[in-house]
Amino acid sequence: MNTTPRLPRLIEVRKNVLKQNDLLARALRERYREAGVFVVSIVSSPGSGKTTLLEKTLTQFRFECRVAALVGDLATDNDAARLARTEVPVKQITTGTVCHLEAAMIEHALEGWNLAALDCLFIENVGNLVCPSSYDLGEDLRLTLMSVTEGEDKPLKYPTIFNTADAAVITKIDLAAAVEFDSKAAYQNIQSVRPGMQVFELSAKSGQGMDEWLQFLRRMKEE
Ligand SMILES: Nc1nc2c(ncn2[C@@H]2O[C@H](COP(=O)(O)OP(=O)(O)OP(=O)(O)O)[C@@H](O)[C@H]2O)c(=O)[nH]1
Ligand SMILES: [Mg+2]
Repeated sequence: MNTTPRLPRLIEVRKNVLKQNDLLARALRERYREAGVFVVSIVSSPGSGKTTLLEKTLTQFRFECRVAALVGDLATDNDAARLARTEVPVKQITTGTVCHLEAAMIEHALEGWNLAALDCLFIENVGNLVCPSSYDLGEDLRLTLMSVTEGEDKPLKYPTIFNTADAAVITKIDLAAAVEFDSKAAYQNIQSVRPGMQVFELSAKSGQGMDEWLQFLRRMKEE
């Protein structure tokens, strides 16, 4: 017997979840604006270097402004412990089985924090090139990272995550020669998915490209 297909109902539920997230993200954006806090989120596949880049960024930024960080992972508070070494306020969000951060998780994590006492908030998303793209967190600036060790084709395979970002960062550039990374092809792939997108190449380990990156953040924060 041909029963009513269930798939449309599931899609409906997902739409409602996303709509709910958008409403919360809008409220968060308004709170950030009222508090005068500049919010940056970072997304990439697992291990691309989000935490390492944040460690270096926070180490510098904490002398320039009042900065804090939220970091999402399915399990462990390893990344929060790493970021806490920079001596800025940090909170880990453990998502359990959820493969991305949602606006409600940010709202919850911010409980007890006085946003007006911050100038800049960094959010590290769960390592994933798919799910985070659908969830607005109310951030001012969203960055997608890809490391040279992942291959040049990631923008073509995961276009949505690049399309929903404001800028792309190619990380671990110190390893480019070892993995025969084709920088020109990577740029072309990013541009073909998101024409005109700003791209940074850097190594949080060697420091190469870090000045341009920090300058970009400062500029965006002032805009
Ligand atoms: N050579 C080199 N290694 C790097 C660089 N950045 C990060 N790594 C290394 O890459 C590995 C993963 O870095 P993380 O910063 O933990 O990556 P992540 O994106 O935060 O990982 P998840 O939070 O698990 O998704 C670690 O062993 C880092 O030391 C870099 O610029 N150069
Ligand atoms: Mg991390």
